[in-house]
Amino acid sequence: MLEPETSILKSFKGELMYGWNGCFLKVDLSRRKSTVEPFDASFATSFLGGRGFAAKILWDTLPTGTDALSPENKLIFATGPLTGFPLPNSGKLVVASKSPLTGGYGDGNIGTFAAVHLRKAGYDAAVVEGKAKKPVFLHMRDKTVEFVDAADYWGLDSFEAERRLRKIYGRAAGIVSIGQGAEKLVKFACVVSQEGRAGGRPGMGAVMGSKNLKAVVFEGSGTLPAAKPEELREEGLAGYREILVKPDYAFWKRQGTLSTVEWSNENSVLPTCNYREGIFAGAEKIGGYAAEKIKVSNRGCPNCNMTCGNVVKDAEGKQAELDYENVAMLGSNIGLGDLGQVAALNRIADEFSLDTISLGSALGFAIEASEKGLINEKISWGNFEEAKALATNIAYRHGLGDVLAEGVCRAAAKLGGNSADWAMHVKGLEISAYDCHTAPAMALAYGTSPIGAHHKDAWVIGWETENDREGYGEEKAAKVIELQNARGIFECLGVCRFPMVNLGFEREWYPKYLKAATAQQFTWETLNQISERVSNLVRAFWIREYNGMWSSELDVPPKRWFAEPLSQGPLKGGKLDRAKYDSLLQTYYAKRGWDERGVPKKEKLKQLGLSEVADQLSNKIQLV
Ligand code: PTT
Ligand code: SF4
Repeated sequence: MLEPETSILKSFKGELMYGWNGCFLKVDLSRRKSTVEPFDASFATSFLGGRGFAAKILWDTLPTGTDALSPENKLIFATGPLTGFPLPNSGKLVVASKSPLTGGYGDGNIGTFAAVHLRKAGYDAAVVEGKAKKPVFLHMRDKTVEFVDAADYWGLDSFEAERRLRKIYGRAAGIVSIGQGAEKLVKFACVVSQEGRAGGRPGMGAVMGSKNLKAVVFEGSGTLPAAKPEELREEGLAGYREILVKPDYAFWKRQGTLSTVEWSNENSVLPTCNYREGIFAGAEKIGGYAAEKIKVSNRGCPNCNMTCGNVVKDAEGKQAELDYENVAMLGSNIGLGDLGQVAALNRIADEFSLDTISLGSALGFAIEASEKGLINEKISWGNFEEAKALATNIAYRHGLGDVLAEGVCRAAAKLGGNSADWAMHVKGLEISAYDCHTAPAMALAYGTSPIGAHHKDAWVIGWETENDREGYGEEKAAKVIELQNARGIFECLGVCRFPMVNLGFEREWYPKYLKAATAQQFTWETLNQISERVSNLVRAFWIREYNGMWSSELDVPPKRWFAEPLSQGPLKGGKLDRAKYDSLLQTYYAKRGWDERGVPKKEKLKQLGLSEVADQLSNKIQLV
């Protein structure tokens, strides 16, 4: 046992621990009560934090079959053992819940001062349940929780709500809020912070809206419990210095994620016109260099020295923050080649708290439906005013907007025709901004992502473009698993993955940070195992919630990529092969220790320390 160098000794359930605060804040909005719930050391070391904590809480405490928009659902704000410490990019917060969009596990990762304040207030997570009778916001200040009437805030967009709250609580407070889209329960509404950070793609904002919770203000003034605070500070500083000398640092600060627009276009994976194509004639006009011309400043998350939010002046003269996914989905995917207009749509999405990826997909879907005569509304590719009007109708659930507010999967079921073939989603979550006509591994990553079609767990496309691009070899399944496990670690640690994945910040830093923070010796391999445990638990949650309806078909991307080849670009004619995809999926399952339905085998769950999960799951589905 290490000798603590601090007087802050954290003891939870009788065990001496550092790094974690050792408790959750539980808030019941129906009864206007809050309680503190301690957890033990084995919980902390088995699930680490962030997604790990959220998945375990949902598994243990959410009754099976809970309606995601009912008071019984839980909205979880979870940090990790590194969140808030003075080390690179440690200002991240996982926002999780059962998803109203997919019916499965949902989460998102948002960079916000709320993460730091939650930890400094003495908690590792806040779990909100119930439903307020009237709109409220929560004000959490250290150990006190206030339920404040939010009648005057309901109906405001997320930027305006936060501005008004800042007038009361000051610039330093951590604030997350929702806009009108989340109030109206748009199923892909997310949670917004600091006028440009957003998270919780699978409808975490809608869950917040369903609870009549307009915002949460976090204020914490404590000191985080590090085992070796001095060592942590020094290693943290060394990490910041290391980031500054990385070869790609300067270019990253200029363009952040936006250089991916040109890269995707060059590699025929830039989603264009509802993923019909992978190249866009106007790519240059919405790419990184175009952004540099209208850029005003960089913005970003707390504790970050490589801030990547590109703040630009948009077509309506306001400031907007751009990232790759936003630009591709609200640009090329709807045929729009004017970056100022794309930025305005991005800002509007943030104000309404609508996820930009799902919004771009819903708009693309609607334009195609209009073109094919499935709907009466006339909406065309590349028309900013029409896109803006429809985005507004989605946020307020007016007319066609009401249909699209349910997400493209349900919208297709309503519109009929063959629209399900080009409703671009997996398990109900709209696909992120990489076209997969010619990228089988990336298609597999979407198919098997823990939250539905999101790129964040396995950005395998970079590797795939350089390795047997259109092949289906078993190394592709192995690579997807390797990335899913590695990236899953960041969802638990409470830090941003960009230093590692974009600048090559070495992964060895993280066990060092954990040692100084927690006094525990984690290796990258043990972290991988935790991540695997968490992804199996998440999988079990999906299967439990799908209650008898689970099938490997749920891990298959939409028909468009199999049936309609690319008609343009160097990879013209390219499309996925369904039989080969199925075989790759089975290889993936086998490597994961899952059966042919994609259900974890009993032995696998036991090996990961999830025997109880295996027992409970076997009441729902026969385990092999
Ligand atoms: C993330 C997804 C992404 S991923 C983007 S852009 W990207 C979109 N951003 C949106 C937005 O903005 N506004 C909006 N209304 N909707 C949006 N939807 C889309 O949401 C984000 C960065 C980015 S920018 C990425 S990749 C990295 N993601 C990380 C992650 O997932 N985990 C982690 N440990 N570190 C990460 N670092 C990077 O963070 P979701 P942010 Mg995001 C405006 O929310 O649900 O996870 O989906 O949080 O603070 O904005 O940082 O090219
Ligand atoms: Fe946030 Fe970007 Fe910094 Fe990551 S690199 S912490 S997303 S500002």
